[in-house]
Amino acid sequence: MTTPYNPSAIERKWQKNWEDAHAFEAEASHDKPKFYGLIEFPYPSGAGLHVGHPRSNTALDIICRKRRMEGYNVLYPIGWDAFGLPTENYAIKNHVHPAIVTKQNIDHFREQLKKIGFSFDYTREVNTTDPKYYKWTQWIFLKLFEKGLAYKAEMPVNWCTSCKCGLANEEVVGGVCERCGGEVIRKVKSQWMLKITDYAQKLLDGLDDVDFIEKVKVQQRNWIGRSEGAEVDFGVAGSDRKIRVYTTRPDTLFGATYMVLAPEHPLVDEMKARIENYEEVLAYRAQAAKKSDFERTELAKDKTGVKLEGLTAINPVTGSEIPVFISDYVLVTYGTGAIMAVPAHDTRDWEFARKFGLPIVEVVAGGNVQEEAYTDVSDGVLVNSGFLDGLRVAEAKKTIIEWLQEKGIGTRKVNFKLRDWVFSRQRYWGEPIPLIHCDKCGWVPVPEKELPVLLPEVDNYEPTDSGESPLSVMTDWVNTTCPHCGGPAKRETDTMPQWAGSSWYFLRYIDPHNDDMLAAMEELKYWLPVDWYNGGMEHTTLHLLYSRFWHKFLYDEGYVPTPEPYQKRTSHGMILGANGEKMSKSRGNVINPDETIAEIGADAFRLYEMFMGAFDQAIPWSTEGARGCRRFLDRVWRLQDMLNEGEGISKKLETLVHQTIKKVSEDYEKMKFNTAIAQMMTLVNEFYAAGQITRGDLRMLLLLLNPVAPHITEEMWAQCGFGEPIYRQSWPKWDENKLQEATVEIAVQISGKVRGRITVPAGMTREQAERELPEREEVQRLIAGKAIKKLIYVPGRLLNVVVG
Ligand code: ANZ
Ligand code: ZN
Repeated sequence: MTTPYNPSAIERKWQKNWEDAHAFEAEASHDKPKFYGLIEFPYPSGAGLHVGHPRSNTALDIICRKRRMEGYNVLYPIGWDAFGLPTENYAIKNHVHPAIVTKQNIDHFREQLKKIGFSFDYTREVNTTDPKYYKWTQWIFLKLFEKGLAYKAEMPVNWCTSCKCGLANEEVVGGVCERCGGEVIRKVKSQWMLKITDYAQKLLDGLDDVDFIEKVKVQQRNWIGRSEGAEVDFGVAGSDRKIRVYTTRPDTLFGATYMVLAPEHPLVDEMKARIENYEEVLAYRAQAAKKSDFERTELAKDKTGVKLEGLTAINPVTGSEIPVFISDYVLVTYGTGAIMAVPAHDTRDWEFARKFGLPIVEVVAGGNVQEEAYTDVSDGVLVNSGFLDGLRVAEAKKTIIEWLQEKGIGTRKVNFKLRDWVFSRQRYWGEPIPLIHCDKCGWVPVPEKELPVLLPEVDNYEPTDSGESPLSVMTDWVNTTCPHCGGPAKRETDTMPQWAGSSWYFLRYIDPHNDDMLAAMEELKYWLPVDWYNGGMEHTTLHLLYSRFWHKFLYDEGYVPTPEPYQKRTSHGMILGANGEKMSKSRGNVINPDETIAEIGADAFRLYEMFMGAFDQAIPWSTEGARGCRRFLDRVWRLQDMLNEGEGISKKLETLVHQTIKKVSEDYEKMKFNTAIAQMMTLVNEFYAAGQITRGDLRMLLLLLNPVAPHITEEMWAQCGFGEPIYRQSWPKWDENKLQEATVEIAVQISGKVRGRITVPAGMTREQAERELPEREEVQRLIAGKAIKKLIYVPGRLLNVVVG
């Protein structure tokens, strides 16, 4: 009898062994084909690893371990996305420097990850808060600045009242701060912006060439939000002023019965003298300023607005005078900030028109526009529309755009929902923006040789109430000289958002210790693109889009060799608490991985994370399920007691073994880890049913199971004396010819008379036949409900059922 399975001793032993042997470090040579597997690098929070991290990490660990066995040079790196608010807030509260907190958290995370046995290359760790790293984050920013893709603007920003910090649109979820859940209001601030909008079309087109799961592509496309339409000028009655609108439905121009401007639209101030109810207009504008875009567009079921008294516009096709309103459902930041309202065919306009008693004129036939807006564009035919009458919507669009262009009052126009990226944060714990402001020279970049601009030591990290960065009160640091003219100048005190460091970390892994450039081209050419990137759906419109943008920019500038950073992107489902709710401290349903590992071992923990359910689905944690995985490994361990001397695969198990090689190999690639594991469980059951197995049978199981449960399999491998460790073995291949069991046709007799024939496996034993054959439908039919008195099975020949 072997000794009982003792995971903690085995796991410690193999983790040390791997480390000493540098088992998982990427090879410097470029001779082999490469595989670059990537997981989102963790934010080293004080809470330590949660059970969600290992789900993504184990999945790609399985793929990377398999790739090494397939002969690839594998890069599977890890690092730390360590700037950001939670650490800073903790540092403020506990009066420690965020750098110290960060280091402690990273050390804790690393130790936790090592205990789970991930095959990361720890020699390539990156840390976004390391000056050697953020030097290059600052360098990329300066390149963007040089190209005019970073600019400063007075922007109404999303302001989190609790973080006291501006947020990107992407960071406002459901109207509240994505991080802290705090109230988000709008505030006008001078901010550094990145012109991601210049890359909107490229970011969209690039999606055609990559292998991202469909829902990720859909979300990116929606976020970029390309729309095609026209800009049209409406005249203001009694003035030369025009109001330009953006519309996706120029075909409905004859149905435009009023106009709506965003409350912030400049025309309101220009026409101040003519607006009779200016006070009322200002009051409404002040109200709207307090709301986020989300509240204005998504939440506002009830339309509000104010008519600009004394002002009318002229519909350019009908020539009729129409009223002009301001309303917060029109955003100043989209299109031209003004719309032509077509209540008959736009739901928002319809609701507004109903509320304000405005005319609803049908111009596309097919619905009942007094009941609701008719928004169908595929079948409708134009009516009440002069020269457009009788045309279908698509033709009408073409015709009217040509007409507008001829008359010089409109043009075709493509718009994107994507907004420029608000890139400044008024916090301490981030990369300083490497710019200096000189009254004479304007914004001047810090010279490249002076990078990195280090974060200065401050006594107080608290955000200031004025909304300025804590760096702004450090006069010694702020006051400097202009690199251009040598005169007195001031440093930018805003820092970069957390998304900066994570926008290019996958590049740094490729050449992490390079002091001369962000990574050498030769290395980038070999390793890029990332072959497989797995991460959370929550990063689809943030990190994934931002990093693709930076990468495309670096590609255009010649610093990276591929137009896209990631060839393949997959996403894992969240692990929920046992009660099916999101895991959170406040709900008290958080599972601590350390405790689970102490109880069942890292291999069982990994196995459970992969077995608990379909990889892309959200699954509640089950402690019983986790223990079940441990029991499976106990059974695997005890297979050592069932070994006979045979080195080949048992004849009897041959088909199942080959089926298992195929299924496990293919399911791993499809991230169907749960069904791969179920297949191995079946195999182990059959091993037990067989009573004994060959060394060859066990050998095969260990190879297949190794990527999921690397420690136990290496240990058993070593104890069996199978030679070089598994991580240096080749991935097994299945034999197509051995996937099907050989079968024979046999006669079925009922009480001695031949009544039919059935097909059975050639090697079927008496016991198997007696157990399985009476259940067969064909046999049941022949028995016709009679009681079976006796079964006689002659292997390969016949089955005789004696009935009473
Ligand atoms: C007239 C019209 C008639 C419209 C109709 C739609 C349907 P997407 O697809 O999102 O680009 N719009 C334009 N600018 C806007 C702004 N700043 N705030 C709010 N709404 C705005 O949609 C563009 C459509 O949204 C435009 O086409 C405009 O309404 C509205 F039957 O113009 B439409
Ligand atoms: Zn100067």
